[in-house]
Amino acid sequence: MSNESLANLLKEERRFAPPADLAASANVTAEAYEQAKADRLGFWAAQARRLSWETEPTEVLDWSNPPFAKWFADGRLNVAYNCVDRHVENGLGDRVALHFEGEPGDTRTITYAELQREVSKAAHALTELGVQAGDRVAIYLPMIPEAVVAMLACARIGAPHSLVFGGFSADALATRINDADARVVITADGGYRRGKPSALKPAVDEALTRPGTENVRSVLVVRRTGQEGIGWTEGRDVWWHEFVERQPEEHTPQAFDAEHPLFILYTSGTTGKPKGILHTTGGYLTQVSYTHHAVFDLKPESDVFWCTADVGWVTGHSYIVYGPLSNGATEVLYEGTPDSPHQGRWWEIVQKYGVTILYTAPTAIRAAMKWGDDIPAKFDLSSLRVLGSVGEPINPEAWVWYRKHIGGDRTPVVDTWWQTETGGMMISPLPGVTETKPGSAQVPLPGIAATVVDDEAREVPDGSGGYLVLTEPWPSMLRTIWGDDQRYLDTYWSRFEGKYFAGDGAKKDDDGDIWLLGRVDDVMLVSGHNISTTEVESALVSHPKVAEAAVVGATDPQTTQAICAFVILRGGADAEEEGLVEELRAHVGKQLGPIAKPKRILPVAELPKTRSGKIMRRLLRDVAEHRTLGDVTTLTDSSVMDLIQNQLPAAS
Ligand code: 6R9
Repeated sequence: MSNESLANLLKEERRFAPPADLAASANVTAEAYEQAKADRLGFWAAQARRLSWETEPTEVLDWSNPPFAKWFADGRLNVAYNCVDRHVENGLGDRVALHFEGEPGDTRTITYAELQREVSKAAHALTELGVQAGDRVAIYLPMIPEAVVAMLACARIGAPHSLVFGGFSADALATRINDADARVVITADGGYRRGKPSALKPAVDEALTRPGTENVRSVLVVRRTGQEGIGWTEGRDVWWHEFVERQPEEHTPQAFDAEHPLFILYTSGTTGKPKGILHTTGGYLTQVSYTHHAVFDLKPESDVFWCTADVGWVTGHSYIVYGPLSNGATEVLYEGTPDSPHQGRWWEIVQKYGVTILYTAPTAIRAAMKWGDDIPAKFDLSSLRVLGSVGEPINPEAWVWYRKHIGGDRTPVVDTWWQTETGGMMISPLPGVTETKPGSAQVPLPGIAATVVDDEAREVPDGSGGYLVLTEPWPSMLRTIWGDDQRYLDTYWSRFEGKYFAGDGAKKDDDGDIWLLGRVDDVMLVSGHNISTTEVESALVSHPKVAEAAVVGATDPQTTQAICAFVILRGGADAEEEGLVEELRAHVGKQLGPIAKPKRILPVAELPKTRSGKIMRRLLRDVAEHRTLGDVTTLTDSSVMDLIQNQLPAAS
């Protein structure tokens, strides 16, 4: 962004009050903000006491060497004990922890008592493979219960895990194994994806031929698909069903220091090698546990929670594994894609298990909008009581659609802003407290300090835009980038002195509520105005014919950058329709003002997305500027780019 602050164009007047019954029995009320304001560290100390500590911490925050934080440093605890054993000890062993739904329709129900046995066996197995506290374990698995078991087994013996998305290539896997110097890899023969088995083990075999992966002693392989012809290296490879199954079912968890490393998770970043984000034990678990309890109003005895993310993404770590299980939740774990074998699969799962709280990403909501309102309408979704969104700014129109067509116009929608680096949710409404505004994450959670600043690090007044920053350390903050303290300082703490720079543009509205406006790298400069991609995309999505839009700034001789939009039309709309592009341009002009009218609009069938569902605008900018495409390795489906390029009119 240049010196010009981010324009504030979009006006959204719709408001939704919390449902009275939810507000009356909410886990967290407005008082939490007051308590945290009066004594922030005391507030977090109280949240830490929601966990079971072997040694209760007496210290809260040690910020004597900023930005290297220590939280609850003299406390000791075991994460797996907190997520599993203590619930069994509290008499909840028969409660279902996981309702697993495989993509081919196979199911497994795992109670907390069973989970305790599985995690114990896996912990023994890792120990037998020579894994000791502090050793790193790479996990490359599909969305099956063993992924959750493997993570908890690592946590139980103090071995930091590093999950790598099941869809990543051998190269990406090798880079991550090498950077973390992993000693063991846990994988599967394959997983199911869109009705077909898709192999994983060959990528591990290939990765382990690369330099820098020599320290991997063992590969533990889950049999999921039973596919033939997967390679086998005697002495290195062991089957989970043989090796783990024969281990004892009881295991005594050992407590670790609150600052003991829990996991490393790689985020791609736009340039350079992936960053290994390091999270530790006590602060991380405190914040993910509290935010899961507060933001979803989880009532563990009656709710059925479903987070649709992959465990290989931070959302899966914090809100499939550590947050929900630390709270004793019953949850759904689904292996596959939303449209396999049909476009109502998710809604069928909600109906089948009586899901009460659903947490998903805007990309999935926009896909459901595109497929049509009649699909969710075929299922009974009346069990739902809270809906969450994460991953990208949610366009107000998608938010309203989600509430209406999935939430029956009754459920609060909580738009939760956070990052791999923040570990847990940071900015979000509370469902029993906040009057919500479609498209806005609104307010920092109790105990969290966030604001919007200009280029000179000055807080912007209400009604203006700039950069999102976090102004106080928080319990689940990243501790560093694995092996690279300097990069940690440079990336997050050098742009604004003493403040964490999130890399997102944001604005404060007239009430002081925060609206996220996309990554600052994506902000467009048009005739001297900084315009956010998010606002133009939201204006396009508010047109009844548009389901999804991606907007980029392409170099332009007259205006510095020109707005170029790629749109996916809703079911029924015709891309060839005479005057469609003009109609959409005029609509944006009316919503946001003439400056924001896209110069070009191209209807497309698909948009390039990362595996966590974020639009990759960088690639669209390459297309719009007729360049060769940059790195496409993190794309879900690289054929999407061929499709878009084929649809382009010849270079203009
Ligand atoms: C949890 C997760 C982080 C980036 C973040 C921002 C975007 C996430 C958002 C959101 C607007 C939200 N983001 N949630 N933008 N509103 N509710 O997504 O982590 O994969 O590290 O991505 O995602 O740009 O900076 P991660």
